[in-house]
Amino acid sequence: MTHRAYIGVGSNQGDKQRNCRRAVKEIGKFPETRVGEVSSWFVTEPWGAASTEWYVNGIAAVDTGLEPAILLRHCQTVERKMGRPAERPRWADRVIDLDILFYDDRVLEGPELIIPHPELHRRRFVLAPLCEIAPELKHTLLGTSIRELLGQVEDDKRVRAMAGPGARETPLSPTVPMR
Ligand code: A4P
Ligand code: MG
Repeated sequence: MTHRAYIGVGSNQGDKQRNCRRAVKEIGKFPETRVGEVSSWFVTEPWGAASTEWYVNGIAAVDTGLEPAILLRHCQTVERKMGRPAERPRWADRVIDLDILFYDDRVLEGPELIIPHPELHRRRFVLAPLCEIAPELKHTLLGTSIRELLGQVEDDKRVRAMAGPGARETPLSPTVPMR
């Protein structure tokens, strides 16, 4: 049985875009897993007060036979392999960060894994790339599409696609008509 997951990819240390690309390549090597659409890479202003170092962020859609906890473990192995220490302060600068945003319409609230990712609907750096590859995807708990969430989000942090059709700074006010 194949499941559709969306994985948020982010880096704010070293060659950030290269780190993100490498992580997607590593995800493609997970057992029973195929990488589908990948968003543009976005340059994004740091969200939260922890750092002033800008990020590169993007999203990969994956089709996988792995259960969520196993998928997470594989993601964490990639984080470690790419040089992210196992112990570090929350929101510390990172070579790579992989977050499972959605997994089918599964809702999980365990100590290790919360799906949908609890902050995603508040983060322009997640919604902008996700809207490129899955605009009509409905947030499992909110029932609102990604396109609508992006139109409504109050996050004023700047995000800019690095290449492709979305390669412009997204205005701070909603650009997408609300339905
Ligand atoms: N965990 C729970 N649910 C999940 C999930 N859905 N996916 C647990 C992945 N992990 C999940 O995460 C800490 C623990 O969360 C893990 O052990 C896992 O069991 P982490 O990635 O190890 O630590 P973290 O990233 O420092 O903390 P956290 O809370 O995950 O932070 P976020 O949400 O990742 O935010 N600004 C910009 N522009 N771009 C960014 O990418 N990222 C952050 C970090 C802050 N500001 C940012 C960005
Ligand atoms: Mg994380």
